[in-house]
Amino acid sequence: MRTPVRVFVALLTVAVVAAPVTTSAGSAKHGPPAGETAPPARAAGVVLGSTPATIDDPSNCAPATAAQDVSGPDSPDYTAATAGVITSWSSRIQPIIAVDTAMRLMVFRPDGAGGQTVAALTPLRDLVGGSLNTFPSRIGIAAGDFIGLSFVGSAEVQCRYPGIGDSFVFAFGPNPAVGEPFVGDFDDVAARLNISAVLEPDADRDGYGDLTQDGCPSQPIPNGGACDRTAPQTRLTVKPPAFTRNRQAKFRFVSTERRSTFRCSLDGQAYRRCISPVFRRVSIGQHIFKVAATDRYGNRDRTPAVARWRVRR
Ligand SMILES: [Ca+2]
Ligand SMILES: [Ca+2]
Repeated sequence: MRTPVRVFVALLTVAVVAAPVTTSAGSAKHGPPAGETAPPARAAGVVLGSTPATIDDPSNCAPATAAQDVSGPDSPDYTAATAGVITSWSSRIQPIIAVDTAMRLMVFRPDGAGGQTVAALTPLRDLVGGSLNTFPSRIGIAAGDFIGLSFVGSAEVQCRYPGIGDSFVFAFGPNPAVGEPFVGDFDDVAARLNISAVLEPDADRDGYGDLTQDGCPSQPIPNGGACDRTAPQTRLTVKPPAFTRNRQAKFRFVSTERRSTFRCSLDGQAYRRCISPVFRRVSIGQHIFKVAATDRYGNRDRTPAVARWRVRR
């Protein structure tokens, strides 16, 4: 049986030094086609929080999954400076408490009144003792949100560290859900949470981290897929007959891709934005109408649909 969930929250007011920035360069899964210029270098991911190199005296904090001692002024930052996606999170735990212990990353959002609500959380993950546990994730985080953790375990939670540095608060009580205010029996102690997370940018706001998860960081492709570089095809469904006495011309046209836009050209004039149907009054003689679709990602149909007709007296 697992005991009630404990929730740990890094305090907002304790950041002393900016979060360390990793230099791990993410690489695009899908580069540009041959002949195209490579996109500009992407920003590196940022590590929020920290995990200790080793776990020290477990009697200070049992289970020692929750906190690590403060050993200097270089406090990690648990708060996200920019919005993005958390693509993994980690915690290192004691070898001796591997049994019946599970943890989750939680994201808290300040409510502007000194409290916070739960913005996101991961599923509970079973922890392997004596090693750094790292779990992939894909959860959005807003600028100003901060990370914390909750866990279930059979041991009591008693964390008391002297010194200065990041504080955290802990609470006993019901496991909060997304959107709920976080309230609990706060207790401020000088220690760091034993949790870290990798924050990647999400420039196209598709919910996929741009460095390692997003097949196309420049387009909000569903499911993080590869870039859409395929042009739509355009088809005229209504056009004048080849020979007519009607000087009023009507056109209807469609694209192979939804949410396309169209550009039209009559008798060699410049292309202009147009919407189906199009009506044009023309003079006696030969005419040509062209229409080309552009998909939502800017791919243009290079082979416009063409109508040619002659208006007789
Ligand atoms: Ca993205
Ligand atoms: Ca994308």
